[in-house]
Amino acid sequence: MAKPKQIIRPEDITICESTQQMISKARRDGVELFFDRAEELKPCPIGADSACCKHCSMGPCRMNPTDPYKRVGVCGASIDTIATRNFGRMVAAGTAAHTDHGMAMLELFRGVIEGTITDFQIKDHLKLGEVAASLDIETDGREIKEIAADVYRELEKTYTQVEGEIPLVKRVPAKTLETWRREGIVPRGAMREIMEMMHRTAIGVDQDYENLTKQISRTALADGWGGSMVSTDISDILFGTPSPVEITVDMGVLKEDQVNIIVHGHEPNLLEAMMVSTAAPSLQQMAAEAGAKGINLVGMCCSGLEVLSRHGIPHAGNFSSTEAALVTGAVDAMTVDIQCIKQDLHKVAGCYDTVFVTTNYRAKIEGAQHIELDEHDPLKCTDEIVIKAISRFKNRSHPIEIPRRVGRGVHGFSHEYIKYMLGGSFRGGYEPLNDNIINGRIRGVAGVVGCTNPRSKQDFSHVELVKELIKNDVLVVQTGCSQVALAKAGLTTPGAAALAGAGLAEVCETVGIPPVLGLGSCVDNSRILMAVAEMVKTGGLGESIADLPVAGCAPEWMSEKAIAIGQYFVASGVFTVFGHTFPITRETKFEKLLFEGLASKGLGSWGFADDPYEMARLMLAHIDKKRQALGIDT
Ligand code: XCC
Ligand code: SF4
Repeated sequence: MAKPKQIIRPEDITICESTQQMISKARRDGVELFFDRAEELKPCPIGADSACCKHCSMGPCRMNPTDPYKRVGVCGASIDTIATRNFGRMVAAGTAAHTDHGMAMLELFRGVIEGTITDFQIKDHLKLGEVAASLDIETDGREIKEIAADVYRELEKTYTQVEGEIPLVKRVPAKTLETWRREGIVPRGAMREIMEMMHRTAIGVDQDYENLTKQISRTALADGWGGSMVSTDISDILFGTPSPVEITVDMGVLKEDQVNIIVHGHEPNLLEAMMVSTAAPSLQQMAAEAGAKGINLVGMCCSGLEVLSRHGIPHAGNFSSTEAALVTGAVDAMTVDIQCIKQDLHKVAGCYDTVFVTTNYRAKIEGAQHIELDEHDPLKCTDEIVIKAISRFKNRSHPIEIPRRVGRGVHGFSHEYIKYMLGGSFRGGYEPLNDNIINGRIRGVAGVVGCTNPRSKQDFSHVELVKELIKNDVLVVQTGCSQVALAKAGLTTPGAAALAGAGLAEVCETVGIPPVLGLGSCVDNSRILMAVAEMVKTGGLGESIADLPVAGCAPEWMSEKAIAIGQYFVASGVFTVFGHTFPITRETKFEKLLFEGLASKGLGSWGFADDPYEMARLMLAHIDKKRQALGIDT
């Protein structure tokens, strides 16, 4: 492998000390990481501003981002058309990712109901009942399987329905839904919305940025209140709704004297099956005979967060640390399924003889070994991987260097749990959330979520932003790679209340929660939607989500999925800030629409900032503005 050329100091690349240590080791080992390529491969400035179009072979057409209205494309497309279409396709792709993931969960659920899949069960009957009730499905005196079959049939409409409204809009606060209906952005079905988005962004179709933006919102809402929410609900039904659990994160969770298996990706079924395999006495025995003290199952990225939230399985790190974990030399096997899997993981794994396996038919990597997970016989796949990992353990031939750091925290805060913890309802019980917002102990609620990105110092903006927010009495809820950054920094422990403002600290101490609540993986952003919907329904904080003193942020985002998430939060009424880059041309009508225009229609709005203190300032200003409008400006 080519030696990395530049010598940027690891501490300028990431604040994660384990990753720093592994960057240094990779350099000594002559192993190239994605950080090195990010340095070498500068982003195209025109592409970064979304000022180019390659939707047909009359182009590609490049605009001038510093003088955006100077030129139009060969077909006459304006900068607003071009940037809006590009944005729309990002939303379509992100929505497709989450909804296809949700579809896979739904298929698994169907197999369980029909009895063709027997290794997974309906575990959380309570959640099934709640989901059924929210869909107006009768539960009294009915068999679990009957209720489940009805839930399945209803949720399938999220995807396949061609007219009407997706079923889960039943959970949207009335006034928010009214706004969507007025704007014509209630999703019909995810497949239809994604298809229409792709159609309307093709050459010569929709060339009115405002009209396009409506379809962008409708598509994104089919993700948030559709595919992602289905994924969360079904995963909870099958694997259990999370409740607070003590967790460990960071590379120190790898064990030199054990067989280390990392599961990285997004669908929880593989990890659930892997939990069964690694606990099997026969495989434990095999590991012991190979000289191992045990089999150490560890997650990464969102797969890891699903099982961290549900079962407290240790987590080795977020997106920017996946290669670095391999550099320890301690990983005996890494399995990957879908999403956020860098193609070079295969290569880096090869440098350390780590067994690297793709497991999903829809995500193979050229040259990588593929052992498919078949839900009808999941242990066949996971047993085989464990056996391969044990064999790699036995034949370890690389020096091992495991960073010592282990972060601790309490995670697994489903919205159901938050509701329960704060008094059985968001208001009217014991010190509930809404009351504490109204009396000013809690200034507002912020979702800090999303990826890490080698274009910005790993974890830095996540951690600094969250510190600013809690210091200012804003309760933080988290999903995705962001919460791993905060867990590593120790901010997800109840003790972190010491870093919060006096009001928030008092609430955290009374209830016994951290000021930063980890809610799960990225599809679990739907839990945040449910929480804000609950806040509206509880009363006292306005009539629509747009009235709430809440804000969202993805400070180090990188994936198209993040744009889809951002757009569904904005369309739901939340002010949402993205950090470091924003994929549009500034000083355009489309920018004005996203940053100001949507809010005037009763939706939320986008914000952008380059550093975490500015992100915090924007979010606090918005929260204060909403408090003022509600007359609770204390
Ligand atoms: Fe991927 Fe979900 Fe982003 Fe992390 S936060 S880099 S999308 S793993 Ni989802
Ligand atoms: Fe150029 Fe128009 Fe074709 Fe885009 S669609 S590449 S702007 S000619």
